[in-house]
Amino acid sequence: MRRGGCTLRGMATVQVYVTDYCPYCTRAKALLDKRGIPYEEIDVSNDDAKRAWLVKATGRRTVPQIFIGGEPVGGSDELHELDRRGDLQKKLAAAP
Ligand SMILES: N[C@@H](CCC(=O)N[C@@H](CS)C(=O)NCC(=O)O)C(=O)O
Repeated sequence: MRRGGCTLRGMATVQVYVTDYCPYCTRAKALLDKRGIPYEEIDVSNDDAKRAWLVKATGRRTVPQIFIGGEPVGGSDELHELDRRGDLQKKLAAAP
């Protein structure tokens, strides 16, 4: 069960891992804002351990990395592609 885009455990449905000065991060967040999708932003600019975890969890070295319901869905391009296909809302609805 979700309230205001958050699960009852308090974890946001969408997490966006970002760094400073990251145009793709800005682009991804702009899309989420445009769609009115709440998200938790996690800045890994100065956190090597979290950055290493992110690479391991996603298999990718770029930011942003976006998780929906705890599942990595890729970066800004993938998020836009999900939206273009109409699958973004479906993923959100299906997210635990
Ligand atoms: N196709 C990726 C591109 C992401 C990207 O190039 N991000 C830059 C920062 S804006 C980055 O992580 N650069 C570091 C690198 O390529 O190692 C996306 O849409 O998220």
